[in-house]
Parts: sequence; structure tokens; C-alpha cells
Amino acid sequence: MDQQLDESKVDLKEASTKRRMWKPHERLQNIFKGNSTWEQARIGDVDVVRLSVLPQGAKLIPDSFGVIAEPDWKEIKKASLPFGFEWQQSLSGKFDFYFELKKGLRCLALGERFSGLNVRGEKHTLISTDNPHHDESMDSMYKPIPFLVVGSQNKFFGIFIDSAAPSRFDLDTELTEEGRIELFTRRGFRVYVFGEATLPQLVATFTTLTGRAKLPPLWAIGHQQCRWSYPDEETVRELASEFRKRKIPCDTLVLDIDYMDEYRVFTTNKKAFPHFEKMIADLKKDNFKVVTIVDPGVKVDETYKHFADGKKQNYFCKTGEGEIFHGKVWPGDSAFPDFLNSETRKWWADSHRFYTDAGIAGIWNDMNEPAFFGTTKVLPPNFSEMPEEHTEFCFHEAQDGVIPHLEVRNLYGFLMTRSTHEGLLDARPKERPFILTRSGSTGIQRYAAVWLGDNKSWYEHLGKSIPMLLNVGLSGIPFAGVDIGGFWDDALPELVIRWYEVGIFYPFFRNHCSLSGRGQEAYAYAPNVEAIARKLIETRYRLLPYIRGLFWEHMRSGAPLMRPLMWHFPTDAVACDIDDQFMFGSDILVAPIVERAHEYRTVYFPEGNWYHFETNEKYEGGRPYVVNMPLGTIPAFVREGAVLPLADVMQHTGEYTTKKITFKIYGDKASGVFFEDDGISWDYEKGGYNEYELVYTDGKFTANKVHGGFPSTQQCAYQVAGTTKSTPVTL
Ligand code: MIG
Repeated sequence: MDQQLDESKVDLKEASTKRRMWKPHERLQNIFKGNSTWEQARIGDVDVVRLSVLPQGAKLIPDSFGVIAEPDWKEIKKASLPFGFEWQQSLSGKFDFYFELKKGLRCLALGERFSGLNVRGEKHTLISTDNPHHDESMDSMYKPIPFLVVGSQNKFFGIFIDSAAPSRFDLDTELTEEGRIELFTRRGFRVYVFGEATLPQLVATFTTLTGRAKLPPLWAIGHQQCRWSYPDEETVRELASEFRKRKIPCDTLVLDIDYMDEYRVFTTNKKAFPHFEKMIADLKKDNFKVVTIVDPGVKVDETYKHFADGKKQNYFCKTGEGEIFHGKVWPGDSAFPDFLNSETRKWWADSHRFYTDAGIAGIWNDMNEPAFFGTTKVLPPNFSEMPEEHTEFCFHEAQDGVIPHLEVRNLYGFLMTRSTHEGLLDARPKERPFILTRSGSTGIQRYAAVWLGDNKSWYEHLGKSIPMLLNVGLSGIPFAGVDIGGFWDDALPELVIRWYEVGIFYPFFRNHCSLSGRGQEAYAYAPNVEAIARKLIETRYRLLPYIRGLFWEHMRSGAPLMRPLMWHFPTDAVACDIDDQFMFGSDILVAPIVERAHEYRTVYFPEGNWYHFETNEKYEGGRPYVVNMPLGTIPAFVREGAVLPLADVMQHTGEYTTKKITFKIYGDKASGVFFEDDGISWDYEKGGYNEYELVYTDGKFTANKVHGGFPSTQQCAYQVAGTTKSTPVTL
């Protein structure tokens, strides 16, 4: 069977006819004959209307894996929706949504897009895709999340299509002030329309509906080092000893595909890693966690336990003829677990005992779009409706019967990761699991951190990481980052330093690169470069108490850690347009240099006063400044009125409690939050944490205990920024 789309086989005539059907001014006839209902609920501070659509012939509205909240829905006759929102079915495998998109309204979120912050004026196809060439002409990426936010100032609306099928958003590309969404499905689905509300309210409501990230283990927000690949035990041990010897802080070493026996998941390569468990145990003594990659493709090999088991139990996706579907990935011909099947998920989850027994701390799920070699475009260019049957890919057993892959493709990575999450939780119920995933869809934040896949060691990609991560955050995912230094190509030292300057503010903080090209570890360069990298990584560790507070805030409000300026300054038109700066929580403005051979950049300061993180120089808000930022600058400015909890430098988070926390005060009147718990267990869910409100006024500092439930051993002090005096504080 043809497993990859062959573009040479595309019928051009048919393609052009179908393309002509995409005319913004022409609407095709509405052929809908199924059932639909409107309901309304109040979620948080926001009114939400939901439309449920069951097309003719479809059996049921499939369970949503993304939505977890069940508010009190009240049926209504007809909803009055913002923007003249309308919907219809124009082909048996296609639904259309139309809405006005008045000039000046911004479009945000939509998961992972190669785009600036405002995704307006573009077409966006939402189908999970492994395309390692990130450039302007690419469309789909790894994480499709059909949640669109539209608005400006304090008035935002949201549209969320709760369907695993592909969709295409046209956000006024024709400049007719109209938005259109096509959803390609034959199954039932739901659409949620939120608003109006402020941006924070909207994200709070969306994440109430689709869930929030729990607190990550403390170690997982420290420095992680990865490479495709550290090929053997010796290299991995050497890596660990270099970090410790050179005093470059690091918590986690990540093993890519070469730890496996010919890329068979749930195995190790005995030649390259003869003492795998011993190696992990030794690294543990040295306070390193080890994370291993796990891909979904299971090598087709009757003598391999996981293939044989999966085959026997009927856990793999099938072809149209009912055979096990084969796709080519690292192990060669591979079978793909059907994660829609709950028994498959359980089997996959349980298989992780292999890793947990060996002492592996966390799991990295890659290739779970799922990727098939050579398929960088999943939908053919003339795709205009969901075909009734299609054989390019496989079939899944879903609730409503056997269905073709494209209908549920967007769920594949999500369900794989969810299963991994269950596996780690089962094996270590008392510990917060750490999972990293490349693909994911709505709600993935409940299970994993994400990174944005195969970027390049390009300044362009360094710059793009900011708006891309901002939109990922607005889509509900707080724990995100990109490969520091860039994945493909050689990273020269200047780029790596500039990348660490930004990367210390990524919620997920990992240096990773491909096998081709030079290494880009913080110590892979000359000593002066290493010294700068060390300082930046140390700064990340100093920021950990603040970062923990931000994760805590996310849990309670849904707020991402990285926020566009408009999150806090919605009525400042200049701030709203900026996406080469961002807020890291409410107190830190990050404005990095993302170009080669630049030492100055313009920084726009929103209202208030701001202080350079390193020099404490003061900047008045409401205007731009040209700021000198030589290589190695920490590109951060602290808001006047903030109290930042900062830790002393440590080599890994195992030392966290032995280090002093300093509450750094900015301005005469300042306040902040300090959160602490054991950093690993679930006790915080039962009250086992401390939360303090930090207040500085009239020259007096107080830490008010808002919640006490954790026996702290932390040594604390406060310090007014710009002075050197540190005054002990007893909490
Ligand atoms: O086809 O496992 O995005 O981080 O190093 C490449 C090898 C497969 C893609 C991931 C990348 C990882 C690499 N993987």
C-alpha cells in the first residue's frame, strides 16, 4: 500500500477546480441534514456557547479527549454569537464556519504556528505534521490546537473546534474582513464560542475547560542537556562529569534514539550501554536525572516481544484490508499502536516499567504526529473534504466504529503521551511525572511539557521562538521551550550565547541538537564563551523560586509563564503589537537581542518604571529606549513594585533547599509571592505547601503566610535592589 502521499499523482485539473471552490465571497450551499443543538454555560468569568453537530449518518458525538470540565449546560434555541458567526455543511465531509474579522482585531493562539504573534492574514491548516523545514512556506506543524482568540484591548472572543479532524483557518487573507474555518470531517463534533472577556479571563476559561498543567517536578525546570545522540555510556558519563567539573549547573541528561537496540522501544543497546542501569544509578548519585526518548513506531519483527505482543493482542493500527499497517521510521518497517483503544493505552503505559525499573526519571515522546519518513505534508494540496474511505494511512478503532486515520490523527500524539503519563504515574504514584512531547493537541498540558521540534541554528528561529511560544502558551500549554542553540546546523558561540539569554526564560529549558554538525553544550566552546554560558545558566537557577511561583500561578489561573505584553498592558497599542519582547510572569520584561553582531536594541517599556536585572539601571515606562546589550547580557527588566524571590547559585536542584532565597525588592512599595513545597510529590494537592505574600512598604519587609503546610528549612533574606545589604528573614 502506498503509505506516503505522492504529489506527482495529484490531478491538477481537479485540484484547480477544487481550489476555485475556496472563494471568500461565494458560499456553497448548506446541505446539513443532521442534528444540532446550542447550549450555554458560564465558565469562570466568561459566557460560553457550544454547538453540538451530529451529521446525518453519524452515530454519536465522539468523546472529547480535550475537554474535561462539565459545567451546567443549558439548552438554548439559537445563540446570538459574536462576529456574526455562522456555520453550515457544504460537502458531506466538510463543515464551514464564517465570521466577521473587523480590521484591527488580532488573532492569537491556534497551537504551534510558524508565525508572529498575530496569526491574522494567513491560512492555517491544523493537522499534526512532522515537517523539519521550518520556514514561511510551511503550514502545519506538530501541535494543532483549534483554539483561536480574536480581539483587542479588553475585548476578546475565542472559538474552539472540538474535533480531532483536520481544519483550515483562513484569517482574512483576502482582506475582506472575514474569517473562515473549514472542518474536514464526517463525524460529530462540537464548537465552543467564548466571550467577550479579557485575554487572561479567556485563557482561564479555556484552561478550565481543557485542563491545566500540574506542578512539574523541580528538577524538570532546571537545565537539561540533550543530543542526537550521545551514543554510548562513556560519552554520557563524560558529559555528566564535564558539567560538574566545570561547575555548569545541570539537572538532566536526555538520551536520544541510539540508547535502543536497533531503535526497538523498551530495549537498550547492550553494546553501547553495557551497564545501563548502573550508569543511571551512578548518575543519580551525582544528582543527574536521565530521560529517554520513546517513539511510537514498533519495529516489525516477530522475535521482538513488543511487536509480537501487540500483534497478538490486536493493538496496532490496521490497513483497509485489515492487515497490520506498516510505516517507515527509525526501526525500518514499524507498526503503530492504536492509542484510541484504551487497552492499547494500558499496554503501552505498563510497558514503561522497563524504564522506571531501570531508574529513568522521565520520558520524551517524539515522532508521535505520527511521523512517517518522507511525509512532510499530510494533506494533499487539493484536499477539500474528508474522503469517505482513504487508504494512504491506517485505520483506528474508535467509539463510533472503524475510522480512517485522518479523522483522528490530531489525537495520536496526545493519546500516546497520555498513556505514557499513566504509565509513569502507575509506576511511581507518589511522584510528579515528567514527560516531554513533540505532538499534542488540546489539553496536552495536563500530561506533558512540549518543545517545538526541529528548529535550526538560525537567528531567525531564535527570534521566532518568542511569538511561537507565546501562542502555544495562549493555547493552554505553559510548559514549553525550543531547542536552545537550534537543532539543525552548526551553532556558533555567539548564537548559543544569545540563545541562552532568551532560553533561561523558556519554561522548558533544554539544549539539544542533531547528530550532524558540532556539539553545542555550554562547554563546547572557548573558555570565555563557557564563562558567559555558565553565568546565564546560573541565572536560570537563581530564578527558580520565581519560576516555581509562575507554575503555581498557572495552576490557579491558567496564565502561561511567557505572556505577550498585551496580557498585562491591553490598552497600550504599541505594547500590543510587540512580539520580540515578552513578559515572564507579571514582573519580568524580557527583551533579548536575536540577531548576529548587534549590541544595541530598542526596548519598549510599558507603563511604570523598570530596572535592568543586572545593572539596576532605571527606565521610565511608556516609551522606547535604545539599550546596550553586549554578549552575555541578561535581557531582563524588572517591574517597579515587584519582589522577586531568587535563589543562590546551585549546581542542580538537589541543592535547592541548602541555598538561600533572597527576596529582591524593586521600588519603595513592592509585593510578590513565594511558593515552596517538596518539589516532587503530590503533597501540595493536599495542602503540603507554603505560600507567602511578600510585602515591602515604608522600608519594612514582611512575609505573610497565606498558607502553611510544608516544613520549610529554607534560609531567607531580603535585599533592596541596587543595594548590597541583605537582611535575614524568618518565615
Ligand atoms: O527524525 O530522535 O525532533 O529532537 O533528536 C528525527 C532523533 C527524529 C526528531 C526530533 C529530534 C530528535 C530526532 N527526531
